[in-house]
Amino acid sequence: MTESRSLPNILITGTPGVGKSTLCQQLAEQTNLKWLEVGKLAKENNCYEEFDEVYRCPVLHEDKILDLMEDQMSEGGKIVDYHGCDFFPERWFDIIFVLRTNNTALFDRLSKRGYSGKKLEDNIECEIFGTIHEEAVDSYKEGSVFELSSNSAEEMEENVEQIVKWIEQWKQNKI
Ligand code: DAT
Repeated sequence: MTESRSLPNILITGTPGVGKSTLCQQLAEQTNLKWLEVGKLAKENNCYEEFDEVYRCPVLHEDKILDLMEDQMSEGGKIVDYHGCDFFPERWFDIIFVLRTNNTALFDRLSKRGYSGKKLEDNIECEIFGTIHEEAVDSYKEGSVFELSSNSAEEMEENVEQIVKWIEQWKQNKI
């Protein structure tokens, strides 16, 4: 599958608030990869099954969103971001980055976003337990999942740099 792609596909995952969108936006600006925002795509195409009353958010219709993304993913050159990763086909991605943030910083970011009560607590807990990292390790090939620390603007910059370098290296290896 990878052989047919001239550009890699990258998954950026992690708990809400760790900086996925910020990182993807910068990557899209600095590379010729295209950012596919799963949340936005789902909203635009009504890929929802129901509304979760506890978390006050709609529940993703996974099959519908996967069908919608398939052709674009097969082309390669996509950066996908989502706060979950076990429902994407493993073959879609060449590398998976899990962003990690300490609980104080994450608490501040999510509170600013308006999260409170159970939604806030559960997301902080998810990050403390490394739930998304575990999900990624369980869902993708050994050696393809990497954790990146995303506590500060400096770390964000370093992460962008590191991924840009990885993309360049991937292209070199392809030649
Ligand atoms: P996500 O897409 O993972 O939900 P985001 O990119 O929307 O996260 O970022 C949430 C907020 O936190 C936003 O106001 C930007 C800020 N932020 C993200 N990453 C950061 C970092 N590494 N250092 C400082 N602030 C960051």
